[in-house]
Amino acid sequence: MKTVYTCFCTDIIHDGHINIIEEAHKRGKVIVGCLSDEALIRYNKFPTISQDERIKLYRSIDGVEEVVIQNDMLYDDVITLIQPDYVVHGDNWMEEPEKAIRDHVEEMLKTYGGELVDIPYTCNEKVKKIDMQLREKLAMPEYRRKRLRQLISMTPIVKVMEAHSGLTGLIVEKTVVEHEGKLDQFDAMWISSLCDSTVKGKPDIELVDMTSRFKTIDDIMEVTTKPIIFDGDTGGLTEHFVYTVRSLERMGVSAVIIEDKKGLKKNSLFGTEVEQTQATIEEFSAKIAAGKKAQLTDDFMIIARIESLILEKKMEDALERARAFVKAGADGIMIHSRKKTPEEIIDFCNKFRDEDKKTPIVVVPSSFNVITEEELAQHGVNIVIYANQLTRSAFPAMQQTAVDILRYHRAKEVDDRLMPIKKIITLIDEL
Ligand code: SPV
Ligand code: MG
Repeated sequence: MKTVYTCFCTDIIHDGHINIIEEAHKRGKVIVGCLSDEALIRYNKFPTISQDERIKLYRSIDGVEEVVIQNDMLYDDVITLIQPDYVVHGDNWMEEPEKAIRDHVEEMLKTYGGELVDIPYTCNEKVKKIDMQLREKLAMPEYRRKRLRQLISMTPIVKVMEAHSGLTGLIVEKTVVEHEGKLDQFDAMWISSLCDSTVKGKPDIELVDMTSRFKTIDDIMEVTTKPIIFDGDTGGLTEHFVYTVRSLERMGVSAVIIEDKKGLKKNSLFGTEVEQTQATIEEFSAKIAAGKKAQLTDDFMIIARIESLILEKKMEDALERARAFVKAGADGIMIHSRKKTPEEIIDFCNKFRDEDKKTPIVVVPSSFNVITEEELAQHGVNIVIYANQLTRSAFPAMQQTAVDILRYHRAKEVDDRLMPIKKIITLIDEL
């Protein structure tokens, strides 16, 4: 009896999956791989049911003999273990970025005479509807909100990219890259005060009001499913912050990060070049505690951002604040720095982790950008935020286009570097 292997990464079984199992069954004994949670996340398919539930679901399909866990997106572990005669898959993986995985599987099979079978992808109205329903489920506040905490426990480091509009939200939502045979994607979105202000042509001084900032969140939420971390600046008056917490929770935002500054806030990357006042430990702890008291769900996170290193205070000041803010109820600590090198951030993370093994640490490596995600994770960092890179890449590109059209009195010279309208439209989903 021949062995046929297929890997599933779905939470719902539809006609397409049944078709694959039937095709597989014609060739021999069917073993289904259940892609592990960690691999699913990197594959841009966040699970809505647990790994155990998926295993049970796949086992219940007629014609399935056995279900195994597949930990590696590249199939290496299972192919080595099972040495199937056939690997069966829908032919939708013949295009980038999944093509690299398909090619790799084909090569592995060749080494011992196994065969790859591409089954025409089932694309009927029912299948489309089920895919859409799954996406909608992930976009609902109760699913989206808890997803950040889930990611912290499921992945070595949560990768967050700035978004400030529906379009940038779509870029963060949909960008999947294949590199050295692995797929990767961003886990969550950061609603930066700097970028949300800049895109409106306003300074980053808490001038853009909450109603407008919530509108940005809403625009992004309408077209995405990934969790959102909101840059709450100083949190404003404590009496106002408690309302902000409730609103963000209700919308399905996963976390707010507030910084321990008071008075007129300026962007941290100005450091001591501008006047900035740090709140006292007591003042800021009281704000965190009030926010935690107002919060209604267990999922939402209030993360305390410490500005001591930005304001060139001592490491001990940053650590003392971290301890106090955790005691006041903070669900995480963001430590910021504007140094070009990561030493002081690493020093903080090592010292904090020595005393506190579990409170999530968040960093924003805008200036100390040489450090990799892997290195940050080794020092106990749980969340890395790329806070402004989309805005900073779009701005010079737009400015150059404006300059060149003025210079040449026509648009021909800039056309080669513009995205064709048709390609922009492919990013935007239509019902
Ligand atoms: C933001 O993105 O608005 C931030 C991070 O607060 S930083 O600009 O680095 O201060
Ligand atoms: Mg900010």
